[in-house]
Amino acid sequence: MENNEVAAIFKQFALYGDLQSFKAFGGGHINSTYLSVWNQAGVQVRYTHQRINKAVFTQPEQVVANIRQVTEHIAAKLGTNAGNTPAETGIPISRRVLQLIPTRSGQFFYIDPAGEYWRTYLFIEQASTFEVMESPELAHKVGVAVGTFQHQLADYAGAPLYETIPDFHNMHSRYAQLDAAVALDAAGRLPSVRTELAFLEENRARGMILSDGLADGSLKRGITHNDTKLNNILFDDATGEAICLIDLDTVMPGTILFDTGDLIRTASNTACEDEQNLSLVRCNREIFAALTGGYLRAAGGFLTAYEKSLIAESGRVLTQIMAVRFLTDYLNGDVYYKISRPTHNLDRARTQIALMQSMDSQWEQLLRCVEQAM
Ligand code: ADP
Ligand code: GN1
Ligand code: MG
Repeated sequence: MENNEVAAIFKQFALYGDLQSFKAFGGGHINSTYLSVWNQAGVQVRYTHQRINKAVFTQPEQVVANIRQVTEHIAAKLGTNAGNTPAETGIPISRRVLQLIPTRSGQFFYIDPAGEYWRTYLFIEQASTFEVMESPELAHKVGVAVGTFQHQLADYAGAPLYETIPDFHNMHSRYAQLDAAVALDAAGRLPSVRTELAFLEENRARGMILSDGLADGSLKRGITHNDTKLNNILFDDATGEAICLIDLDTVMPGTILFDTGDLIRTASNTACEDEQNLSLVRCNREIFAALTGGYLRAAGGFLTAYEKSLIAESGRVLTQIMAVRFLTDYLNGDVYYKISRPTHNLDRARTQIALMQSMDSQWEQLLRCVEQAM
């Protein structure tokens, strides 16, 4: 896309002043993110723009509608100070929840001449994300952040959210997709993944627990973020506190254990999601304890006893679902996730399996960590 075409898109939003510059930003696997700089009568202001991936989100207007519902609910709640901890009350609301900017015609997305959907947020200044977990202190903070997000949404009573990607965290569907990829072997890669497939096969039945719980009603349906990766949590550069959960594309109905689990998957491991040296991939128990401790501090009050009993299991299940999804994409010839090397998806699948094996080697201790945190 030419620069002037991109600039013309940004100018559709109700942003004032002179557009000075913009650049591509962020390293997610799905959407394309840009950061723009504007001069507003002498003050520099920045915005985040994202092109929604239409292959993944086939109804982008529903994605934006979900985000509006959720961000407005949280902002209203923060405005009344309900559920705020004393430390949080001094932080402006616009730093603690994403704020969508409308277009000049009042919509919250813009469709460009090529039919692509765009949205714009206030850029939260002087805040950063972490790619890998660094310390138990950081783990405690991210646990609190995800528990707080769940708490903020626990009383949501607005319009039902759209299921923008049907069966997103349904393990039955994810295994069905893996089975189909194996049967097709579109990229001729099947012979190289026999070990990984055998492991996932052994764990198939165990991995169904959250999906089955939602289906039989033993787990309640709430609102879930569905992508509570460590790098979707913004930290204030000045105070080091976790201030805002970003990347709200996948907010949908689901069990909150999807978020607890994805948090454990991404934040209990001190190696990267695509680490090639598998000896570095492990569930660090000290970090796991700090993470679940922080999480339960914020969420302990509203989780059911059954949900609490599945905290560690949710981490294992979400790691498994990502192993299944990455391996499926590898077999399909890398059609879903952005990759930067031919074995990228295979490497990602292998780190997930290594993380599950690390959890298994210390399973009783992990369960004890959760009990102690309670
Ligand atoms: P992706 O789906 O590609 O992961 P994200 O929404 O997570 O996209 O955005 C990518 C990166 O851009 C984030 O990790 C964060 O560093 C930055 N970012 C996104 N939105 C904002 C925002 N409103 N304020 C500050 N930084 C942001
Ligand atoms: C994708 O967009 P990003 O990189 O935050 C994916 C998540 C996975 C994650 C794995 C819509 O998230 O489900 O957990 O990669 N998002 C979608 O890193 O599929
Ligand atoms: Mg992200």
